[in-house]
Amino acid sequence: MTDQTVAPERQAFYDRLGPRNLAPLWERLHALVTRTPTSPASPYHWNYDDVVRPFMMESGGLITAKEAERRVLILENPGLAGQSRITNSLFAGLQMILPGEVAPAHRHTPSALRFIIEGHGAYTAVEGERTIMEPGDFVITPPWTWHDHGNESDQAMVWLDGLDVPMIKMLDVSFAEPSNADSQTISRPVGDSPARYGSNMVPVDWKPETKSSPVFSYPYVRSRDTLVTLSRNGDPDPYHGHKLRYINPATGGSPMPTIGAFMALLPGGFETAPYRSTDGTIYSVVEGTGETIVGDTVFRWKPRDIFVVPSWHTHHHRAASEAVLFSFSDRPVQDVLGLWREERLHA
Ligand code: GTQ
Ligand code: FE2
Repeated sequence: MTDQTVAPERQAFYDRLGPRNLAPLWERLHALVTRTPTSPASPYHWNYDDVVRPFMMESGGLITAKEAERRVLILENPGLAGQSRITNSLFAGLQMILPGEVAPAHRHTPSALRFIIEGHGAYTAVEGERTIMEPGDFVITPPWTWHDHGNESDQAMVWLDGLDVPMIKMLDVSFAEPSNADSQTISRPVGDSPARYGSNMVPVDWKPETKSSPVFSYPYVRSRDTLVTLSRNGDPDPYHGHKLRYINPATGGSPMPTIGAFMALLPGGFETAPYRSTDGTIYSVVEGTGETIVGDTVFRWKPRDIFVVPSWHTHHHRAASEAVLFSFSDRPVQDVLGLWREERLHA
C-alpha cells in the first residue's frame, strides 16, 4: 500500500506514532500477510567457467585460505544485495582451496553442505575424520561439529557451500568457535563413518545423539549409479525427472534438519512440466546442458553453473543432453512446520 493516498490527518497521526515506536498495521497489513509468497529474491544464473572461475582463481593470488579463514566468493542474490544470501533463508558461496593450503578448524551453529565442483582429492575433516572429495560428492558439516579443509593434491579444488546462516541469524542463535589447531587431530581413519553408518547397518547399540546424519559424505559415484539405474528401469516423473533426496540413514529425514538436498537425472531431450514450490532452491549443474525457464527468464546451463529459483516461482527444465542437477533448499524446515506447498501445473 502506498502512502500517496494517506489523508493528511491520518499522516499527521502516523508521524506522531513513529517517534513512540508505534506504527499502524492497517497501512502495512497486505505487505505483511500476503496472499502468496512475494520473495525479494530474484531468479539468477552464475556462469561458472566464463565468469565465476576466473574471479575465483584471481582471489587465489590475493589471499590465502588461512588468511581468509575461508576463501569464498559469496553467491549473492541480486534481489538481496549486501545480505550474503542466495535465497531469503540460505547462504551459498564458492570456496577454493589450493594445493598445500589448510582452511583452519572451527565450529559453529550454522549447518553447512559442500557440493564439489572441481578438483580431486582435497579433504574436509569433520569431528576428527577426513573425507576425500571428488566432483559431485555431497558432504555435510552438521551444527557445532569441528571442521577444517585441506588440499594435499596438486590442483585447486572448488566446491559450492550451502549454509543456513540467514535462518540462524533470524533466530539469533549464532555461536562460533575457532580451534587452537589449524588441522584437527585425526581420530578416525578415512572411511570409518561410511562403514559404520552408511551401509544400511549401524552398530548394534548405537543411538543417534544429534539430529544430523552420522554419514558425512554422499559420494557421486553412488548417487549417479543409482540415478542411472532408475532411469533404465522406469519413466521419469513429469515434473522432476528421476529425482532423489539425500537422507540421514538413521531417520530417513534430511541429512541436516535445516537443509534438504536432492539430485535429479533428466534424460536427453526431456522437458519437465511447469512446477512451483515454496522452497527457494539452488541448483548446481553436474552433467549435461539444457535450460531452465523461470517465468520469462531463460537460464542456459552447462556443467558447473549454478542458478537459483526463488520460492513460488513457476519453472521447468529442458535437458538438451542427459543432465544431472544437484539442488538444495530449506524444504525440511517448511515440512516440519507444516508449511511446505507445491503446485503442479499442466504444460
Ligand atoms: O567452510 O567452514 O562458505 O564456516 C561459510 C562459512 C564456508 C566453512 C562458508 C563457513 C564455511
Ligand atoms: Fe565452517
